[in-house]
Amino acid sequence: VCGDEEITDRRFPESFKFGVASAAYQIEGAWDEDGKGENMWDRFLHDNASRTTDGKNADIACDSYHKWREDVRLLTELGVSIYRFSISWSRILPDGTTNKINQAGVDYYLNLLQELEANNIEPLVTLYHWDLPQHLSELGGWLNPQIADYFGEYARLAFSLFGEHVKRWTTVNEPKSTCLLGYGNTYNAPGINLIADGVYQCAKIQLLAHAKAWHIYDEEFRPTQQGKVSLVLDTPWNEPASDSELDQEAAEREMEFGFGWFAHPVYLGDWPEVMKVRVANRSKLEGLGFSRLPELTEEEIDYIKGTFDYFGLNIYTGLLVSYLPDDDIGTPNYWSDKGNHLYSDASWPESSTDWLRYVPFSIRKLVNYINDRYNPGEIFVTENGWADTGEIDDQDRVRYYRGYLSNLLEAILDDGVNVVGYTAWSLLDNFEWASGYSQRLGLIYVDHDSPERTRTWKSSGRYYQQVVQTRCLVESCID
Ligand code: PNW
Repeated sequence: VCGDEEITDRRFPESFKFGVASAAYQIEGAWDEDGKGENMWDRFLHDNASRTTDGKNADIACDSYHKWREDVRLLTELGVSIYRFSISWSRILPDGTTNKINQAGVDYYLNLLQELEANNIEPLVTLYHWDLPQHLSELGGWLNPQIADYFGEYARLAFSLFGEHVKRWTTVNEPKSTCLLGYGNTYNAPGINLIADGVYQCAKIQLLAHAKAWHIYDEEFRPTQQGKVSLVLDTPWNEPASDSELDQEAAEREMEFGFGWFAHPVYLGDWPEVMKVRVANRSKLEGLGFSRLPELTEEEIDYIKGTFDYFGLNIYTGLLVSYLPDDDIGTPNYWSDKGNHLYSDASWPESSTDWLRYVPFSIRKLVNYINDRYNPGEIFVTENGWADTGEIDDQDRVRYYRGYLSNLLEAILDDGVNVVGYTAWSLLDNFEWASGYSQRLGLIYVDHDSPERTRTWKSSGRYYQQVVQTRCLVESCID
């Protein structure tokens, strides 16, 4: 596999932070305990169990609401210096509004933060990892502009309650996934199928929500708390399928539609030009008097632009992109708006899930691309990981981490990209959204059939432990 050359014994800089990542809905369980309110994922799966491939939900998940001490012990044993987790909005605000604060939920996160602090593990806290309070979902969720205001109130509360302990925040995790999977098809909650227009509205509202939280932090908390706030974006690396100008352009357009969609407004200002032009043209051909891509006013552009303190990146894989001839209008939707053909090279090793293959050079190319294009100052890799069906001796995952981290190391040492940290996805085998527990991404195995949700170390967990300890990817570094 290209990019999988000899792995050397060079080391990550001392200042580089190694960690692992998780998300509230995927690990906590206790979906209605101690005053937690219902969120849109609770409702989505209670309404219809067949929405996950194994018919299971996250009512219990990894039971981390009760087992957080054990989780922190695992972090300590791994030796990591940073832990990325998310706050469940409806655990601290049961209906999503500041109308009522659930003290038991607040205490849960305060206990976790204290336990981390006692073990010298820095928190990286995500405010929103896909679990919108059900009440706000019923108000229209990410299609209602006022949700950005509610998010601002929630963010202010979280900064004031927890900010003393938190120096790195993420506002929204992967807004693209939320908009495409939850509002553009029915895989994810809330399962609203508006791929032509809802997805673009959702994107604008999440960007405004992110910007609101960033401004609140900047004005009210930064002077005393001195932390960093950004959002987390994801994309595969999009590699042109050939040298042809059309394929090169297609790959660039893919980056703009799939990544620039969110990165451009935050890091440079406004939507990418190619999105504005294409969606406007196509809307016109459809007979609409305006573009399906909602305009950002001058005021909104200014409000969103510059709302970052680092670049949070989730990167799992790569794709090949080739040019697809325009078919006039075709079906009006996000996919035909960008008009590309996406596929994988047959030689790239497959994981157990269809969207994820082993493409190690993708991380090096992507962090270089981000550095050149958006100049964010620093990049933090907030997710990176491999799916299988739960092997304990998971050598494919070991290969994945070795290969990706080796390429990341080259980006840092050879290309001079300022990547400051990395949180592997994931600490535990957790609830993998529409795949239930059928897809496993953990460094630690979880027996989801046992009432104790027993945790067992995998080979990849031991490998990562060694990497964290030696800052090096090969065994010869162990002294
Ligand atoms: C992430 N892609 O989503 C989510 O943030 C996690 O909650 C999730 O468990 C993890 O991936 C594993 O699926 C992504 O196609 C899903 O490039 C798909 C892609 C990227 C991120």
